[in-house]
Amino acid sequence: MKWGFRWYGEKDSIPLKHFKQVPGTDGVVGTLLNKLPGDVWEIDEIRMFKESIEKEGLQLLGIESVAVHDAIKAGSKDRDAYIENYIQTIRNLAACDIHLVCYSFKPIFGWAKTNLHYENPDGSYSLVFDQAVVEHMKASDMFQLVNSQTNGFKLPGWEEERLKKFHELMAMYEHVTEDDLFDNLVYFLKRVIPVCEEVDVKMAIHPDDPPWQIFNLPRITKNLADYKRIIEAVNSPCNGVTLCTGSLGANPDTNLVEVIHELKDRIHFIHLRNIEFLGERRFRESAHLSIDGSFDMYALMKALVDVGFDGVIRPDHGRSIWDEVAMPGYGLYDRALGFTYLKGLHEAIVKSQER
Ligand SMILES: [Mn+2]
Repeated sequence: MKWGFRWYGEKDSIPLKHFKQVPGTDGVVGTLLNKLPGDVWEIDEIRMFKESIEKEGLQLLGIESVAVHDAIKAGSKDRDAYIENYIQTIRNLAACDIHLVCYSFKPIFGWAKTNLHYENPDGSYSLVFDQAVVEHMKASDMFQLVNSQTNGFKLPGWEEERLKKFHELMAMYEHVTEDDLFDNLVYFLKRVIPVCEEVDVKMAIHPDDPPWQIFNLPRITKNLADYKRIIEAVNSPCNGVTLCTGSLGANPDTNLVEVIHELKDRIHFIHLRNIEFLGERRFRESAHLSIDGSFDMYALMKALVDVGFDGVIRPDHGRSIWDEVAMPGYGLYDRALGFTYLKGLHEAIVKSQER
């Protein structure tokens, strides 16, 4: 198991050495921020990014994410050229000794929260999702809502360039059903996965956040059944998943311990996040500790140890605490507290099993 943090590159407010100062950190996951979906990532660019991390004594544990072009997701006529580019990027990553690629197959909204600065009773701030807010809103207004709360940071997936293309994108997905989207994913995986097998790259699809339909857009990574369907459609160890507990677990019907046991060695990447249910389809992202949220984080970590999880693990969104100014969800302080807590759970579970 490799432990890390998500890092947003040179523009991140957090320097790599601060991650390095959190004991037990092996490295970071990151992405080439200058790349648009569909671009080929050149070997030189990947190598430069990787070396910028290694010179600080950390490893690049994987890529989060290599974005999938909308032509592939929507199944447009020109998708094959973009798939070829994706395959070339995978080959180039492998040539740089990078073997984990997180991606998602979600139309338009990669993630959605309705309040990025929800004030907790202790004066800390959390991200909150409330379905009631979304229901009375046009999809295009969601961009406005999110972009008005970013602390001046560019949020991945919510770039203004995307908003400009928004109506075009909505039209692109207008007639795409869930079955179409699933078929388009399988079409993509049938071409990509054989190359991944050849060069030893593990693909890890990220779940929907929130894990139910919003704005009538199709969603195919909502729950365990969706994940099983994807894994079975292209049955290869390279066709795996990112288990993002705060995304998948936002549906209280999903049993995350069961998900870990069912998917086992197909889980290549873990995002550990805790949330507190505030009502029907309404939740806040809490601190990582079990006592602050609705998940039993001990049970999750124990399940990961029990199935012999051997991939990359990182704390996911934290609260904003101690007046830190950072990208919502991605400050250092609360993620470092979460990291240390999770590391402690892991040590206790492993040692108790040795005795
Ligand atoms: Mn996640």
